[in-house]
Amino acid sequence: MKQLKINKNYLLLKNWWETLDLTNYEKSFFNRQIISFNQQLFRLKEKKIRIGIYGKSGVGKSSVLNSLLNKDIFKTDIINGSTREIQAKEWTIKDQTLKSIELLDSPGFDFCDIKFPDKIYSHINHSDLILFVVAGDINRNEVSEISSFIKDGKKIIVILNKIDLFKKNELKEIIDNIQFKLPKNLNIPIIINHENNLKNYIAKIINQHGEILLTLNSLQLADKLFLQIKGQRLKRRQKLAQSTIGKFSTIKASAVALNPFIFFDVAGSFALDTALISELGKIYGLNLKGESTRKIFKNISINNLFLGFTQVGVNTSFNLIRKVILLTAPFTNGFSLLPYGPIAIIQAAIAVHSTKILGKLAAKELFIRSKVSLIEPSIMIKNITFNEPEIYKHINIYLLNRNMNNNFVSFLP
Ligand SMILES: Nc1nc2c(ncn2[C@@H]2O[C@H](COP(=O)(O)OP(=O)(O)OP(=O)(O)O)[C@@H](O)[C@H]2O)c(=O)[nH]1
Ligand SMILES: [Mg+2]
Repeated sequence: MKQLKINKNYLLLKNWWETLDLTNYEKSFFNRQIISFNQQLFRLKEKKIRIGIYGKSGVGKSSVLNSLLNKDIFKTDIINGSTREIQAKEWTIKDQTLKSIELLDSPGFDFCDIKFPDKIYSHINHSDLILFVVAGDINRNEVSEISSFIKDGKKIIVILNKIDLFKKNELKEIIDNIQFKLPKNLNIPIIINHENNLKNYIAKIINQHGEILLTLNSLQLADKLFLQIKGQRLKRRQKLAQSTIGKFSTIKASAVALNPFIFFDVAGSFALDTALISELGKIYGLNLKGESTRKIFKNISINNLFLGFTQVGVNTSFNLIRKVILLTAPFTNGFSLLPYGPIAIIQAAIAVHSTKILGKLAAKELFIRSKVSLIEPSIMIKNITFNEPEIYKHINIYLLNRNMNNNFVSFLP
């Protein structure tokens, strides 16, 4: 049964990845993220869990890992900075349910000579479970790193090391203080590194929740990659839409400029507006036929367009007039519109302004319609059933932050 579940999630994700249909440009632009996602996908398939260790310099990260491994694998030193880069070692536990467990050692995040701190954070942030080592009460930097992991939806365990340096009552005081500084209601476990109790605790977590942690992390990586790709696609569309709207405003303004004494040719204006919507539709990946273009046109409230007119009326600033004169120059052989008098200029200004408003409103409509075409990994995350409330809480924080930080409306023209 369990076997089936992880296979199902793997196939779901693999399938999702194949439907993304990346362009060559996207493939090279997101190369690094794609590689790391593919590696995670492979680990999910193979049931290989990854545990990353993190913390200040010299708190005993490498020593903690050595005590889990029962062997001095990672280098330790009384002097800070004995670990300079990420290192990995396989670990086996009793009654292991997953195929393999990989432990990742990392340099201290506050070490003065650390070369790429962001890269190290991101590497550890890609693990399925994070062990955050402290050696006493925690400071602001440690709290901030822990909060960062939590915002990213990571499952984190705080390990209190070097307990031999404290008396029993001091130890209790320290634990209470750490607890006080950690986010409330998440019940982040604080485990003391004493004899076998850390090893037993982690082994239990892995055997009980290893698969869900592995699946969840894969989905989160997929989701983050998805958001980056989506953001980039929308930015590209935004640029294209902006230049298309600009092009149409110019055409309209020049039509007005060439016939300054005939007020808007209504039919011609409508033809241009629908052509603009249809062009924008193509940019947003929608192949609109005549009827649906008209529907969108109708959907865009006429009131909104009039709002545009009044704004021009109230606000026909010198700047706008100057812009129109510049815009229309190529179509009037460089002759200024000025001799035609203020009416032509204002008409052209209205043409530019209303086309821009129409374009923006149409883009918003098209954006909303185009959204449904992609499956979002966050939906898959929501659909996973959790039997551990702690993990469920982490996920909720992740989803909340994700939605706050990804307001794609800002990518509209
Ligand atoms: N007293 C005491 N010393 C410890 C304990 N664990 C580790 N140490 C010592 O603390 C020092 C630093 O340990 P490391 O394991 O190298 O620490 P680290 O966090 O990996 O350090 P960096 O890799 O430099 O960031 C070493 O001298 C260890 O022997 C402990 O539980 N008690
Ligand atoms: Mg170390």
